[in-house]
Amino acid sequence: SIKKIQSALISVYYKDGLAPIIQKLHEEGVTLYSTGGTQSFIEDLGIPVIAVEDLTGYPSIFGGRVKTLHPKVFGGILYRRDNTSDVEVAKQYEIPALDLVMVDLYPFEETVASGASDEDIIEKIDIGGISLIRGAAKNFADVLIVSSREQYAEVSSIFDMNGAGTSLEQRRSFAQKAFAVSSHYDGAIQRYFAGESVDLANYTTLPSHSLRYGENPHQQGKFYGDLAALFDKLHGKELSYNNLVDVDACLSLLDEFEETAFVIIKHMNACGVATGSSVKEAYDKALACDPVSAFGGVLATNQEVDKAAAESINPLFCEILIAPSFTEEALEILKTKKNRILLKRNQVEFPKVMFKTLLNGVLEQDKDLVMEGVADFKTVTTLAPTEEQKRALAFALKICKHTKSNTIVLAKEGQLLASGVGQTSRVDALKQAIEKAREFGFDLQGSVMASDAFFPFPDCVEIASKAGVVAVTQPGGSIKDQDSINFCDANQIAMVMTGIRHFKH
Ligand code: 93A
Repeated sequence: SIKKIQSALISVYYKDGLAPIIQKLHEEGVTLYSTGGTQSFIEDLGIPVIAVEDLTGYPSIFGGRVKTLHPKVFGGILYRRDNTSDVEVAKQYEIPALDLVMVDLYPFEETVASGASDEDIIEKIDIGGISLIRGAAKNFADVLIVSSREQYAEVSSIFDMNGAGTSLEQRRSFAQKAFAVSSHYDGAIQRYFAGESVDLANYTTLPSHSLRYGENPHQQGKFYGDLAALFDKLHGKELSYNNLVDVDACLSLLDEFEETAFVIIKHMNACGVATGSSVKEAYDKALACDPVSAFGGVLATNQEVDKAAAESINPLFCEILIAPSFTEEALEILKTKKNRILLKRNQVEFPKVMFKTLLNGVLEQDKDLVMEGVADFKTVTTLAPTEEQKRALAFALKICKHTKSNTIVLAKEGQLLASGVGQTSRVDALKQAIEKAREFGFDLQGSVMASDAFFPFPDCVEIASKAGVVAVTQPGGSIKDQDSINFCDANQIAMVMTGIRHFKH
C-alpha cells in the first residue's frame, strides 16, 4: 500500500532539479520544513516553508555546524508511528512527524579534489545531514529518505505516479541507497585522513573504460580509473589490456630514476634500461640491451623527447612511447607511424596498495615502495666495491625490484646488460642472463650482478665469477651466506648485502 507524505524536511546542498519536487509536494499539501539556504530557495518559488529553527527553537549555530541536530527533528524522523508509547511521547514533546527527508550532503569529495585548505575540507564534513540520512533510513517503515541529488529524478517520477506517496518496498530501497551514500561518504573522509586519493576497494565507483578485450580476444576487459587524468593521448589507437599492464610496469620502473632514464618493457619485464646524458643516449643504450625483444615494446622516458631522440626511436616498431613532453619536431617524426601510441604523461600519484583476486577472495598488500641505494650497502667481503661498481649495483637493483622472480640482473654503470626473468631457479635466471648478454655482444668482464632474493648456495657466484662479474648485491639471509662470501673472497669479487628482498611473483 502507498503511504502518503504529509510533512517533509528538505536540507540539500545542490538545489538544481529540486524545484519540480517542491512544487509537487506543495500541490499535494505537504508541510515543508527546511534549513537556511534550502528555505530561501523554496521561498523564492513562492511556496510556504517552515524554518527548522522555528521547529527546534534554536537558530543555526556555530557557523552552521548545528542546524538540524535536535530531538524535535530526529524525534520526528525516528519515532515509530505504530508504537503507542512512541506516539504518546511525540505528542507530549510536540514533535511533528517527518515522513520525507531529503538531503544532499556537503560536497566533501569535490572540496578535497578542488585543493581546498584542510580547514575548509574539515568544515565540509557533514554531520547533521549524514545523521538525517541514517535516521530516516533506519525508520524506512515510516519515512522516505532521499539521500543525494542523484535521486531527485527518480523521486520525481515516483511522485508523478503515486502522488506524494511511496510503498514500503520503495522506502526500503531508498534506505539501502542511503546507507550506500553514507558509507561512501565516510569512506571518502577516512581516505582523506589517511592521505589516500583513490578508493580502490570500491573500484567500480571509479570511471570505467571498456577495453576491446582482456588479455586475449576471447576475454572481456575493463579498466577502472582515470586514464584521461594520467595521459594526454597525442597519437595512436586505444590502449589495450596488455598495453595497460606493460605501461604500469614501465612507469613503476622508470619512477625509480631521478636522472635521465629510458625504459623498454616487454611482457611486464624490462628488456632495455639505461641512463644517459640525453634521452637519445639513454634510448640508444637501452635498445642495445635487447633490440629483438624491444620490437613491439612499451617505451618510456622521464625527460622531454626531442628531435634527436625521436630520430633514434622512430625506426623501432613499438606499441607505446610515454614521456612528460615532446618537442614539436619530435612529434612530427614520431607521428609518421599510424598505430604507435604517443602519451604525454601528467603527474598523478599512484595508489600505494595493490589487489589481486585469488581462490575465492582478494589479496591486498602494500606496494613495494622500498628502494635501497648505495648508502644501504653492507660490504660482507674483504674486497669492497668501487664507487663506480656501487652505482652500477644500485642501478641493477632498481631493475631487479621490477622484474619477475626469480631474477638476476647483470649491468654496467647506467646500462642493463641482461636479466633472467621469472625462472623457477636462481641458477637458471643467471644462466639466461649470461646467455642473453653474450647473444647481444656484451662482454661481462667488470659487470655487476643483482639478485632479488638471497643465494641459497654458492653456485650463482661461481657461475657469475666465470662470466666476469666483479661485484654482487643480494639481500642476504641464507643459512649458507658464508659459502657465497667465501667464494667471493677467494675470487676477488666484492659483495654487498642490503637486507631487503624484492620478490615479484
Ligand atoms: O554542519 S552540519 O553538519 N550541521 C547540521 O546540523 C546540518 N543539517 C543539515 N550540516 C547540516 N546539514 C547540511 O546542510 C545538509 O546535509 C545540506 O548539505 C546542507 C543544507 O544547508 P542549506 O539548506 O542551508 O543550504
